This record gives sequence, C-alpha cells and structure tokens, in this order.
Amino acid sequence: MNMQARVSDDGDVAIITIDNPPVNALNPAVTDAIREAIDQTERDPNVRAIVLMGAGRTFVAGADINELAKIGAGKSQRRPLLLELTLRMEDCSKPIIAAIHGHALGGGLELAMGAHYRIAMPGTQVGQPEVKLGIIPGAGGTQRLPRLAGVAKAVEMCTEGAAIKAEEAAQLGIIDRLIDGDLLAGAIAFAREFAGKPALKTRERNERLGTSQQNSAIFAAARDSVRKKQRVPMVALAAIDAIEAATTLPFDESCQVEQRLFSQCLSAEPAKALMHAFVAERELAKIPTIPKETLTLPVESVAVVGAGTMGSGIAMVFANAGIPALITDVDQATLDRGLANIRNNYANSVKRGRFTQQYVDERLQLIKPTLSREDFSAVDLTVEAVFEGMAFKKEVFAELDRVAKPGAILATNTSYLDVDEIASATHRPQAVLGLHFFSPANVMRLLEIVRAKAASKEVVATCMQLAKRIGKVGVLVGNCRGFVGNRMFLPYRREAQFLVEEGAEVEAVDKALYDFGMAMGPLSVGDLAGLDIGWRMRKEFRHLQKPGVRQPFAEDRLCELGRYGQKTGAGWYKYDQNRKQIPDPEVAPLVRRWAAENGIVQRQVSAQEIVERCIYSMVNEGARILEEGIALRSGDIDIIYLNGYGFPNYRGGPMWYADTVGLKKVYERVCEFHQQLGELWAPAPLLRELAAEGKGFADFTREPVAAV
Ligand code: T1G
Repeated sequence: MNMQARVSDDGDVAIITIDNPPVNALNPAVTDAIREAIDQTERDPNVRAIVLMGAGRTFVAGADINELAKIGAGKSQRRPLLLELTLRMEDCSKPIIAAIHGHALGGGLELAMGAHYRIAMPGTQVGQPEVKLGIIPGAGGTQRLPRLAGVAKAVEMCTEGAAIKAEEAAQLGIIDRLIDGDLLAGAIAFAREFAGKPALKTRERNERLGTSQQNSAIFAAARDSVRKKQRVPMVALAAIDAIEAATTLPFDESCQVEQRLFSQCLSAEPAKALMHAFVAERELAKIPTIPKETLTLPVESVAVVGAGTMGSGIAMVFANAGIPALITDVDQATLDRGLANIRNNYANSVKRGRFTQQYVDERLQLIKPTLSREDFSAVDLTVEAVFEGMAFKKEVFAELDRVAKPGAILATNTSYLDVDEIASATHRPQAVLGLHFFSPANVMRLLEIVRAKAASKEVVATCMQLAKRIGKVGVLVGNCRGFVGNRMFLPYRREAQFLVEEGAEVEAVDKALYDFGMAMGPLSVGDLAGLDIGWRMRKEFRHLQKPGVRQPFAEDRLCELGRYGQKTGAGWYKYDQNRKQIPDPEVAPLVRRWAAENGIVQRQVSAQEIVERCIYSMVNEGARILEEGIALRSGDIDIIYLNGYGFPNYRGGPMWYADTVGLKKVYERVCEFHQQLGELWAPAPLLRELAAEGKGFADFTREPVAAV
C-alpha cells in the first residue's frame, strides 16, 4: 500500500488518508498516490462511497512550496497533475467526500473542491492564499471557487489570499456540512447518506456564476481596488482574469487560461521572492549550534524595566500573549505616563475594531506597574528597555542580577550597544542576551535575538521559542554594533544623506526608494524616528570615526537648527499639526550652502543611482555580516528586512534581491562607487568571492564563524 495515501474501509465506505507530514503538502508522489487510491476504491465492488481526509494536524496545506520554487526557477518541470486529479475525482462513479480539519489551503482547497461533497470541523480554515506567494491557484481554484462561493467572494479570496473559517465557508456553500465531534465518524455517516445518489460535479455547477452584467461590475471594482491597494497588482489581476474566464468560457478552455496565467506568475520574480521568504522564515528555527531537543526554560511571567514607548509596547506584547508583565520606571509620574500610553493604545485598538473591550480589560489586568525592583524576584525573564547608554544599562543589569531569581533570563532591548559588555555587569552572563524589539513593539513582527558570547544554548532556545509564542519572527543574530538590521540600515541612510548633499532632491531620494518598493523613503524614515537619535549617536561615537573618511553632515546641521523630524514639526520635510508631510523649499538651499562649504559640487542624480547607492551599500554590509557569522544565512537577513524595515516582500529581501540582480553586476557597481566615493565603499571580500565564482548569497553555506 502507498503510505502517502492509505486506503482503509468501514464496511461500504472507503477511507483514503493523505499522509505526508507535517502538513500533507501535495507533490507529484502524493497526488499520484491519491489517484491510485481512487482508482482502487472505485474498482472495489464493496465500496459505495469514498471519504478523503488528511492524517495528523491538517487536511492539506497546499502544493509543496519547495517543489513550486524549483519549478519557478526552471529546475523542475511542471505537469498539471493536481488539476487532472480533480477532474478524475469529479468523474468518479462513487461519491467522494472531502472531510476537512486544520487547513485546506491552495491546492488543498482545490483538491477538496474536486470532491462531490465537503464537510469540515468548525474552526477549520479554507482559502486560496496563492497570491501571497506571487501566484494564482493552479489546479482549478479560480474555476471551481466561483461556482461554489459566487463570483464576488471568489474574487475576494483569490486576490486577498486570506483564509476563512469553515463556519463562513458553510454559509457560502463551499462546505456542505459542519461536523462537531468525531470527523471520521461524521464523514462515514455522511457518506452512507449520499451513497448511491447522483453526485454533482463542481465544474458543472454553473448556477452561481452570475450574469455578465453583474460580473463586469464585480471585476471592474476588483481591478480598481487591486491597482490602488497592491504595490505589484499583476498577480491579483491575473487571478481576476482567470475567474473572469470561468464566467465566459467553457470549463476546459477557462482552465487553460488559468494554467497559462499560473505558469506566467510562477516564473516571474515576485513568486520566486515570496516563496523564498516563506521558506526562509521557516528556516530561522534551524540553528546548527542548538540541537532541536535543547531543553527550554519556562517563561510564565516577565518584568519590563522602562515604561517609555518601547517598554510599554513590550509589556503589551507579553500581555497579548497571556503572559503577566510587571513594568517599572524611575518614578511614579513616568510610570503613570507609560500606563496611560498603554491604555490609550488599547483604546485605539478597540475603536478600530481590532480588539474587544473584554479582551483589552483582560490584557490590562496582566500588566502590573511597580516602583520596586524587588518585585522582580519571582519573574522568569526581565527585559530592559531604558535609555541607550552603556553606563546606565550596566547599572540596571547589576541590580537586576541582584534581585532576579537564580536562573531568570536577563534581556536587553538595546538596538546597538555591546551585549557582552552589558552581560559583564552580572554574575550570570550565561543568562544574558539581547531581545531587540522594533517600534512600535506591539505591532512590528521582527525580534532580533542577540546571542551574547556567554549565553547558554538553553537561554537562546527559550527565547527563540518565546518569540513564536508572542507572535514575533525571532531571528538569531550575533553581537556587533547595530546587530544585523541597524548595522545595514546605517550605510543605507548614510548614502541617502550623501545623495542629497551631492544635489539630489529630498523628495527624489524618497521617491526612488518608494518606487523601488520600500514602505517609506529613507529620509521620511529619519523624520519619523527622529533625526536627533543619529545625531546624538554620532556625537557619542565620534572618537570611533576614522579621520579623513567622509561623514554625512546634513542631518547634524538640521538638528542644530532644531529640526529633529516629525516631533518638532520639521526635519527633511515640514509637518502640520496632524503630522502630514509637506515638502519644505527651505531645505534644498540650506543643503546647497552646506555642501559648498564642504567643497561638494552638486550635480544631477538619477533615480537609478539613488537606488543602487542605497541598496548596494546595505547589501555590501550584509555580505560582511554574513562572512562574520553575525547572521546564519542570507535568508535570515532577508527576513529581518522584510519584517522590520519595510523592504518589499516581492523583492525577497536585500540579499535575495542582490542575487536576482547578479552578484557580479552588484560587485562591479560597488567597485565603481569605491573608486568614486572612497573607503566607505570598499567591497566586502565575500561579495567579491561569490561574484568571481558566479554564485549568489543563497549559495553561501560555509559554517559561520560561530558568532551565532
Ligand atoms: N509546502 C511545503 N511545506 C509546507 C507548506 C507547503 N504548502 N505549508 C507548510 N509547510 C511546512 C513548513 O515549511 C513547516 O515546515 C511546517 O509545514 C509547519 O508550517 C496548486 C500552487 C498551513 C497555516 O500557501 O500558511 O497550493 O519548518 O511553521 O504556523 O494552486 O504553514 O516544520 O520543516 O507555517 O502551524 C498554498 C502555506 C501553496 C499555505 C500552518 N498554500 N502554509 O502554519 O506552521 S501553493 C499555502 C501555511 C498551491 C495550488 C498552489 C502554514 C499553515 P518545518 P508552519 P503553522
């Protein structure tokens, strides 16, 4: 018997169980196995109906994304096996009932729609999420979903990609019955009820396809909305085209339209980038120096030191995950401000319909303010989020070490300071590490987990697991100034400033990078974060600057004028009372004057140069990070940029993007900039090596130097 699709029976009902752990993803072998099982059960005279279900935690999470990525990259051939299987299922002379639990996503839902009936456990999620991977459904999903759920809903599901619950799917007509309790028993009873009765083929159910007048309005509105909302509307537009074909052409012809559009999307760059991101995010947990079976420590309560914006956000993160959080600060007034901030934040979430009042009340119960650090003696983890200054942080850690119970983990939220030095202020360096949250902490998904030299495997493994529990994407990084994210952001923002100093308009710099796909231009980001942060840092670390190496000056000058960005109503731009950004004609002449004083001759700068300088400077730093072992894989760097820095997901992250450009080309350009602009552009040795070997960052698998 084929183990990927086992056949068993309950008298006259055959049960086909798909078994391909962990999520029954469909690859050609699984699809073939299901087909053989259907052939076998159809031939069996004792069988009157067939139940199709999934083993383990889920029905089917879709086609195997690793296989799809290979096909997209031209490393494997695709045959529409799954589409053929669904046709075969519909043509089966015995009714097939898909019994669904967990997820039926993508190819999983398409498979289920090939069955004659679908039943599901409440809470099951069904959907066509392909658009999130840069593709459209490729096994009849755009053809059968409108026949079950109606055209408008099918358009919504295929263009937005969000899954819906079985309860809603039942109302829509995707699911025929909800089964409370034992799914298999319910499926067998359902199968007996319908055995021998004429079964409907989904592909022949045309009654919900609507009139051409209704449909043209739906398609026009959807196209409009997709163009407005999505930065790369091409994929969602292809899904709409395929659904439109379902409403105008015979089934087999419109399936060909779907297949053609699917193949086009699959071989385009956005699909490759988005699938890379899916796979890379799941690779994060694989850490060569930390075996999977490493023991983790319980984290049932936490304490946050510092009730500023970061500290309050971090307390909310834990409360949202059901973990009680103490929060403290230097005095009652500061603590009260922090609490007011938290309440305000939650109140806004209730207003926007994100949380219910009851949920918020429960969360607030979990956050307890205190002025006494002695209260911290019972918690499992402390997170320090105080002012960024080494001396102060060390004081805080010495005290935390004194009050926290033995074994408690002490984490710092520093965004660039040396975590080893912070750990040296304690007697438990094995329990100290960085947990670098991104602002606003309760919203941003990224968490850099900074491995200090002495941190134990158990402590790191605990924090990796904790990241998942609190809904964050935890990326393990090594200890260096700025870690991965901020270290690469520094050259990116530095080049943005240089470009303005060299004559590019402020708006042109931001527009070029926005058009590249960044959520915001680098100068607008500076205004949002506060230009004074970098200014203060540059003053503090001036002694580390090499003499004779060019440094940006425009932001320092702006700060000297009191232009700190949004919070002071002016920075690179002006801002009104509602913080609406307005171009400021005063800035260009100021910068021109400062440039002249510094002997910089201003010139025309192209959008292409803006993008290349900002992105390649970041990539060059990324190459050093990779070489030093500060990041484990280029994909880890990509995930940091996709989740914490607004890098466009359809470009896969900076390292993936560089690979798509070709490292030879990137290296040559970096060398040109090195010649023109000096030392800051010295090419990273790893970039040079990989370029010479015709490889990409994704090919770089050398064991890291164990910073991580
Ligand atoms: N292919 C291969 N592996 C998959 C997979 C898939 N589709 N889905 C999940 N996995 C692996 C994942 O890598 C991880 O592996 C483990 O399962 C658990 O996943 C023809 C073209 C189902 C909601 O987009 O959304 O069908 O790390 O950590 O948080 O039209 O996984 O343990 O080795 O994410 O509980 C469409 C993608 C494909 C669904 C579960 N389907 N998956 O979430 O666990 S395209 C999707 C998910 C397609 C057809 C088309 C989630 C999940 P490992 P996890 P989770």
